[in-house]
Amino acid sequence: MFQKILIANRGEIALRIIRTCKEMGIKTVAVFSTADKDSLHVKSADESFCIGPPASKDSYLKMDSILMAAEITKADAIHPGYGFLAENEIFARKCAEKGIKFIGPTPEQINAMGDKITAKATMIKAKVPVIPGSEDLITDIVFGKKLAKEIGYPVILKATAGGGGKGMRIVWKEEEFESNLHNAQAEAGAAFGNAGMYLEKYIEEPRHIEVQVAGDQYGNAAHFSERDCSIQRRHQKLVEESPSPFVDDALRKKLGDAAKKAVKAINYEGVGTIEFLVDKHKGFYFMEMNTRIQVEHPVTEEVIGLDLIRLQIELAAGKKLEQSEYFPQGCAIECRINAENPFDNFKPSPGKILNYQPSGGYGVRIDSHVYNGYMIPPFYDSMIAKLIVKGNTRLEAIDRMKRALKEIKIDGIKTTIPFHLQLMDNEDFRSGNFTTKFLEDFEMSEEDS
Ligand code: MV4
Repeated sequence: MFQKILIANRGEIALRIIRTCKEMGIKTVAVFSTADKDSLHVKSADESFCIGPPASKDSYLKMDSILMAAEITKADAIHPGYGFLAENEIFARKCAEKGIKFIGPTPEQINAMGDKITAKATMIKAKVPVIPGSEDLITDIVFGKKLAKEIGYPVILKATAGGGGKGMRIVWKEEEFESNLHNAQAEAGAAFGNAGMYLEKYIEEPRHIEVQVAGDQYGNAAHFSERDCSIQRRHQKLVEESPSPFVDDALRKKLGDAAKKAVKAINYEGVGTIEFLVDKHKGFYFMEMNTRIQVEHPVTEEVIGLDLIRLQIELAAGKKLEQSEYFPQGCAIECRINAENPFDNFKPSPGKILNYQPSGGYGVRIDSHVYNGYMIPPFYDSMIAKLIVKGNTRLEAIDRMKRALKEIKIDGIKTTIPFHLQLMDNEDFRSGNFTTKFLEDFEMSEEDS
């Protein structure tokens, strides 16, 4: 087992990882930018190391500073958390070159899933269902239009270097194909330095359902049930839950089998997520794989009764997986509490947190790095806490969530709490009747004063 882990991240996930390391008797090193010098991840780690000024590119993304911190503190492993360097193939390789274990997949596995056309081709070979579309890059307009006609409009153009919604264009009719392709190529080129685009049938009003998976160093794979992440706004997830109210036992089995096939196809090592689009007929299609721990991992932890950060660390140290050890029980929901104003288009609302009182009690968990008097820096994302509840049934979990949302007190900033409270009372949400389109049509009722 590792003696000392450097956490190459900040905020709640850095604290989350440090907590598990403490339980495992592993020493921790925090890295921080000058904007985070008073952060809880810095205070709770055994050692800390300043890696630069506030901007991410000068601190949390600076590979050489982080690697130097690991060498100086003699850390034998690095946990990247999510975001920042978590899916950076070059960073994973640099860690290996220095003899420091990157807690996650190999550089080759990151690369196999990072390029979306390659990932899709790998899934086709592994007999995992994919969305009908082009098997190669679209370089020729005439060929692209011919293929789009065969697939049938609407189609969607996606960047092979993209993911999470960046560099996508829906094309409703042939007249719009050429201009959309040019615009999407330009956008992808600027955003990723790779203008490569591919084509798919556009699935209207799908659900976003993802399966938590893991693979060990011996070729074994396991899945840990699904999460429904359909409640998103502009590709930002706001609520995640497990199990999905749309998934029945037959579909759950199919999703789990497909997800395990995907893991085995690339001999994946570590924890990861297979994202599926599920259509109204319960047809499901591989969309992409996230080769990192995700924000919403606690939802799975609560239904499986499993510390996924511990599992990541154990897998990196050579643990063998056994599917039969894991089965879901009950319902868990997570609400992301962001420093944003839901009455003003979710506009960021950084500032100082005053009169903070977290909720607690039976079935309630808060993963957060904030405290009373904490100043939210404007340089990073706006998530300040994850409120996770567990119940025996979905409605029990929803009502517990309402109670816990009302119990939290946060002054000084605007948060997404009023949004979540209105959502928990929405009849379509309560009955499980929602798709990824749900929030486009959701209207907040007036702010009470
Ligand atoms: C799609 C799609 C419909 N059809 N692909 C958005 C994020 C990126 N991972 C892929 N996305 C989509 N791909 C086909 N062929 C609809 C979306 C999509 C979406 C997916 C999941 C969650 C929210 C979404 C919101 C808009 C569009």
